[in-house]
Amino acid sequence: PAATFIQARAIEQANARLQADLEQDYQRLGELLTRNGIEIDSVTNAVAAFEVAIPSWGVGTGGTRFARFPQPGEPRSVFEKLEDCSVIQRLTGATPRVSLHFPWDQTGDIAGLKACADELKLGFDAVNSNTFQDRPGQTQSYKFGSLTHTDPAVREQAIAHNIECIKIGAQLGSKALTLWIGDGANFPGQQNLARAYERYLESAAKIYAALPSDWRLLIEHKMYEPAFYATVIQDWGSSLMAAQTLGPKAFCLVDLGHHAPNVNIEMIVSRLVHARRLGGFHFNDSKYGDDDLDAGSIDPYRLFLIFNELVDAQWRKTPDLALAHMLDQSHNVTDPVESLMSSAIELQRAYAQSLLVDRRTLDEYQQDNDALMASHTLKRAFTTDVQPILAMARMRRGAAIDPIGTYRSSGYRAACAARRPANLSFGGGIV
Ligand code: PSV
Ligand code: MN
Ligand code: MN
Repeated sequence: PAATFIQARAIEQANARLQADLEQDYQRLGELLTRNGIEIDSVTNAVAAFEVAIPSWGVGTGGTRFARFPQPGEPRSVFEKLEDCSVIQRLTGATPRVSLHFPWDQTGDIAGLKACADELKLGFDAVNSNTFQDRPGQTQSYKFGSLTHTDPAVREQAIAHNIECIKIGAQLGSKALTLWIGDGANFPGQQNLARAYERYLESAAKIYAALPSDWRLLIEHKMYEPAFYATVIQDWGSSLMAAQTLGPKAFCLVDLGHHAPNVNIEMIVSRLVHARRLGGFHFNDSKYGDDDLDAGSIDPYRLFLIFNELVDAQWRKTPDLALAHMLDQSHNVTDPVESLMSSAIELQRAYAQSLLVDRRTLDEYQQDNDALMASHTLKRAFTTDVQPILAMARMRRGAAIDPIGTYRSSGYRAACAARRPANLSFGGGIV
């Protein structure tokens, strides 16, 4: 079983071959940073403490509405998804929790799922509900919406599903429900925009009332798709108003792919921090829309600028900044395990670079309105090669110096192909 597939010894052996070079590179970078007044180990420790949740749906090959090209050895059940997640965690040390999605991860054996996760040393992050698809046997259809549907029977069904997700999550140790709905309209006039939002607030309040006291509701907005004219929770304004209306346990979740092209996401992050309502992220990257590409693969500077806001908020000692970091990606042309490992590392990279920003100097340049030098101060941190910090953080946690290389030489994928015959109907990853 996967629990013993990638042995600590295999990681140690792979690391042994790379360790001497890493120590040298780390020392050299340490000297460079010391000259700038930064103690390298403090950055490495912060990076080592960084965690991002793996989406259960991310370990299957994604697809588009045109086609899906499954790869060998895909997981066929939530249990097998956990196996893949544990491999990602063993090799990166950055992904100790899994974010489930129901009904994609439906199982009659929640206790068994918890035991499996315990054995694999994994925990559970936010639970994601799904009222954007109909499932076989359900009485009401979500074709014209779920929590905002005109028919109260549909709304009740969608509310009940979310409450069911909370119950399952509570058994598994989750502490948050992520609420994303596709509700909206394709035609002007199709939906009363004001009433639809009111119905959302009414339905969401019933879900909110079912949250255990130590849970959060993470409201995820998205500009469009599947609704192409108007989406009920289309932007951070709608999300923030909903969170403020619902109560102190409601927060806004920012999925990087859910905005208009060229929108300044780091500014949205800053505003939500100000409102004390930033709850977490779905990290990914995009070029045109909700592309769900690997984090940092298209615009790493934007990812850095988002982390820069988070580090700045820490630096300003913003209270109660507890964020649920998750990846939300669809892997169409890569091995999902490799993409997820590399994405988790890209987040750590952006975080490490942000920690290198000389904030006192930046503040002075901002006070003096020295635009050029302020921008150079950010760029200087962004262009520092922090690779040795990331690798050292992994090594010190018992993870792999080179996760992808170690994964490839382990033969894990080929072994999965042998024991997991193809499942062409894999659910998840195409939304
Ligand atoms: C919607 O596009 C979304 O980002 C939500 O988080 C869904 O739950 C997820 O994708 C499913 O892939
Ligand atoms: Mn998302
Ligand atoms: Mn999305």
